[in-house]
Amino acid sequence: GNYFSELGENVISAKQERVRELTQRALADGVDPVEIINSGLIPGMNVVGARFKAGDMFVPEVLMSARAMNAGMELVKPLLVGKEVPSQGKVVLGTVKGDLHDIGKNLVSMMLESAGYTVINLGVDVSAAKFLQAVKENKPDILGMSALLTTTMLGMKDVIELLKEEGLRDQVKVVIGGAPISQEFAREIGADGFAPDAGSATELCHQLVA
Ligand code: B1M
Repeated sequence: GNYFSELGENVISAKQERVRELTQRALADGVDPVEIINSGLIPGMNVVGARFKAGDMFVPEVLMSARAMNAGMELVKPLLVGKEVPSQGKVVLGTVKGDLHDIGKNLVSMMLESAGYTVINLGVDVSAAKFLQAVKENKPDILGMSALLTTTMLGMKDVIELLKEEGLRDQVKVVIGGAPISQEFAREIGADGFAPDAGSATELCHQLVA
């Protein structure tokens, strides 16, 4: 059946319970969990993004849509993470200082976990000092940073500079992403790589730790 468009529509209209039901039914019908995310939940959230941008939706509605999306993600996540994969490496992940957007970052986290990475998710509004501390404590293979605002993306540069000052830059690969981020920006601030979406973030990490 076409669960995908119905899932998307119910993310847009923020029908949390309906998203949960549909996700359950799709899973019971053997639909691939990754497809539920990529073809159902994300396209719905993309429409929400476009409407928010156009001024047709407002913050409380966007949050409710995000919550509806999460209701589906919660059901899918254990299935992704449940796959027994040997650990590929350790990733410290967070959204930069001043930035509260975490839907995309959490998606990246889920995909990395499902691909066998151990993820230390620092959450949102993470200061450079906090990233540094987490790198010192956890000695990750990769440091992942997410930013959704043009006003916060420069925070990524601060973290990289701080790693340099502390002599730790060579010990960790830095991967960045988020809607305003580009390959060009990654090069400019001295990150090791940029990924446009959660799937390519996983591929990039594979390349960098190989
Ligand atoms: Co905000 N917001 N928001 N928002 N919001 C944007 C980002 C915006 C583009 C909307 C717009 O106006 N057009 C705009 C930024 C403009 C700019 O900077 N140029 C904006 C604004 C202005 C704001 C506020 C300032 C609004 C206000 O209060 N006036 C405010 C700021 C709050 C703050 O952070 N301090 C704000 C608040 C919010 C909500 C709280 C309502 C909510 C966030 C809820 C939450 O995250 N828990 C929200 C949302 C939902 C959005 C939009 C609509 C959707 C973002 C999203 O979740 N997308 C967004 C519009 C848009 O992006 N089109 C918008 C879905 C998600 C799956 O995609 O996050 O891009 P994304 O992640 C992708 C990739 O980017 C990539 O993989 C993910 C999956 O494929 N990726 C990585 C992400 N991180 C990665 C890291 C990696 C690799 C890949 O490596 C480590």
